[in-house]
Amino acid sequence: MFQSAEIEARAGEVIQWTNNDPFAHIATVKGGWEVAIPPGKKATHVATADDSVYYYCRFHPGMKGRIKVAE
Ligand SMILES: [Cu+2]
Repeated sequence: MFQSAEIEARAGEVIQWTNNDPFAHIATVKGGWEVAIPPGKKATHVATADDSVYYYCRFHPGMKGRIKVAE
């Protein structure tokens, strides 16, 4: 699962995921960006103003997360 499942960010802030699993995850926004998070690695995405999104893992669709961009 993504922890925290829901985060708040400001545009320009760096969102970082850390993959503590022995297999890959891909944070995916439908119709938008995706971030590959290899096993044991960190991956980042710079929040933009339109990044109030729900995302999921392409490999494990039950893994869901949400980003809310603060005003
Ligand atoms: Cu996954």
